[in-house]
Amino acid sequence: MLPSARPLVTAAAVLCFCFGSVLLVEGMVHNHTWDISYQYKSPDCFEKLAVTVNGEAPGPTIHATQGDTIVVTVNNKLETENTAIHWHGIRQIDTPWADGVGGVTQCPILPGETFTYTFVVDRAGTYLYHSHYGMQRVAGLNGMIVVTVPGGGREPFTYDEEQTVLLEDWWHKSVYDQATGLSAKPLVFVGEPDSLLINGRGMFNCSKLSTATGTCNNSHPDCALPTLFTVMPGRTYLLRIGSLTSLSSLSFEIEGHWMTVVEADGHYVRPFVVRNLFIYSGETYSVLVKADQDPRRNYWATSHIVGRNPTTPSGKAIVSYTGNDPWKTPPTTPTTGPPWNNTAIRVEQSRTIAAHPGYVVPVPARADRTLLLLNTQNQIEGQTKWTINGVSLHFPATPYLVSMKHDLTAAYDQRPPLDTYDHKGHDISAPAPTNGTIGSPVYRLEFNSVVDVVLQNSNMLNNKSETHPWHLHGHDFWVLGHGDGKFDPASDAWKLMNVKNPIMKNTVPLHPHGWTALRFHANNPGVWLFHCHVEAHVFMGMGVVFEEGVKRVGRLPSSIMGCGLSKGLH
Ligand SMILES: *[C@@H]1O[C@H](CO)[C@@H](O)[C@H](O)[C@H]1NC(C)=O
Ligand SMILES: *[C@@H]1O[C@H](CO)[C@@H](O)[C@H](O)[C@H]1NC(C)=O
Ligand SMILES: *[C@@H]1O[C@H](CO)[C@@H](O)[C@H](O)[C@H]1NC(C)=O
Ligand SMILES: *[C@@H]1O[C@H](CO)[C@@H](O)[C@H](O)[C@H]1NC(C)=O
Ligand SMILES: *[C@@H]1O[C@H](CO)[C@@H](O)[C@H](O)[C@H]1NC(C)=O
Ligand SMILES: *[C@@H]1O[C@H](CO)[C@@H](O)[C@H](O)[C@H]1NC(C)=O
Ligand SMILES: [Cu+2]
Repeated sequence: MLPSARPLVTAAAVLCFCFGSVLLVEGMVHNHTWDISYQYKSPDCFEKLAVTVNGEAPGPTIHATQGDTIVVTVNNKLETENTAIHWHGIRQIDTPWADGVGGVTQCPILPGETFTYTFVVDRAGTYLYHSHYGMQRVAGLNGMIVVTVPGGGREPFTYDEEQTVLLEDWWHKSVYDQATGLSAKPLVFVGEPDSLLINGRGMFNCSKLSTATGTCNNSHPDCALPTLFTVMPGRTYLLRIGSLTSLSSLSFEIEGHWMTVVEADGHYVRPFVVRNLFIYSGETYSVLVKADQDPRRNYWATSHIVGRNPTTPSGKAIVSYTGNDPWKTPPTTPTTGPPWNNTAIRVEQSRTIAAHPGYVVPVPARADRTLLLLNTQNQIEGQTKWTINGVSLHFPATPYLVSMKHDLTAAYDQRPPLDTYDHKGHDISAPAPTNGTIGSPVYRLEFNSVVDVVLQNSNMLNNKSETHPWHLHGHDFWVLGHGDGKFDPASDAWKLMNVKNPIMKNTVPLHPHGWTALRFHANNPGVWLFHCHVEAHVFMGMGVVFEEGVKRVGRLPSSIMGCGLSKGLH
């Protein structure tokens, strides 16, 4: 494994002549150079190819202070595969071309090419980054971004030390195998993950494989020892927890220790105490944990699958009090976590999350437009697809940001998608009728308007309902509420919405058989993807595209162009 290159940090004010406009950059500039390449890795002892950052999967944690500028020069050394990297939770104000979504905000980075992302981290908090090209994230290009409060600033809580905890699920099947199955007629689903990883480590039991299946070695240095968190008795730790699972909803817990939730997706939470934290792909939470248990032994930190009947063993790490043999296996059997099918306790936790007093961002009293988005699975021309109000999203060859800014109307569907569906006529407890279309339409939002989105879950073609963590690029939204069953816009469900102290987030779960309502301010010029963060689902079309104020976006860098109809503009 290559050591991660230390970023070069440039201090103080820098004048940046960015694409014609002059920006005064006030914070530090963190200069990273990342080689993206395939390497053989054994994160759970089974050897397979992983997409790495400077030889590592997951990639290094980016550290910065609020107001700093991050510069990441990406060298695509994948040889036979494109890439693009998304900075998850960073709103990219004034830099919509740096959002890193292949097909939406840029042409993918070709093998051998270099692309530089430059953006400001404008709010303290815990964020993520990951590949946003096809299903490439499944192959391991994942990592965290930690933004600390600027000098003199205070957080509404105290702690002695902090640690990052990145949760993933992991398959032995390659990303190509998975994508091919999802496109097949009939569908071959990706199946349950082989392992759950904590900070890039898991432990698959190699004896379960026949030797012909591949190389698996439970003594491999990548996996032989679990991730270790060392704590000192009496100290309080801030754990910055992020989930970049491809499929799984998780429950995370530390045996015998309470966790106080204090931050979610970069916003301070009215503190609440849990024994286990439910976390969905694309979410981050910071929790305070006090090392207040018997210091003479070690404890398990575990992740468990919820929401799907798990066949995957729990992810396990060790929490060791200083002075103990750090690798000594805890004397207890790791817990199995809460029942996977108890949706009610997960909805309950979602409803508990509110903004910290003193940090409530006031919600606009009403929305200018309401989108009622039905999530269904449909059979389209023999393929199983996810559709939103009947349309399965397919990214066009020309990135939306370029085609919309430059009026390349042939590049995407001009027909506007539906703001609502037939909510009276649709039975959400039955598989959807088999119509629906594949397309690339755009919701054009009036600049500066307030938009409500109600996500409506329904049964899949197998007549079950699943959890979908929805992630909005370019914004945080207020989470107004979660409800059970079918949302009726004419009902008094609106009265039950939290408009007093809702949390702002960038990712929120849509629970089985239910609905989730959120509100956002369309005030960030650009084109933004809004999608389910389950990698297989977005690959099958589970997303929509929002445009707002695209004509206000400054001159686009030519580095995002060169594909599809943007060839001539390059
Ligand atoms: C950042 O790194 C790139 C690539 O190594 C280099 O060309 C550039 O000069 C560096 N910029 C600063 C401000 O250090
Ligand atoms: C690994 O799997 C083998 C075969 O199924 C089983 O006998 C063994 O107990 C397992 N080992 C562990 C540590 O679970
Ligand atoms: C398994 O890995 C260990 C540690 O790297 C090595 O010593 C051993 O030879 C490997 N076993 C096999 C069968 O390759
Ligand atoms: C979860 O599944 C178990 C076993 O099938 C069942 O007994 C239980 O009632 C289910 N719980 C819920 C909340 O559906
Ligand atoms: C699907 O079919 C139903 C019933 O024929 C029709 O009402 C609905 O508009 C169709 N939806 C789409 C997206 O074509
Ligand atoms: C589908 O599941 C629902 C419960 O969610 C049940 O009421 C209904 O009978 C099922 N329909 C079919 C066709 O199996
Ligand atoms: Cu989904």
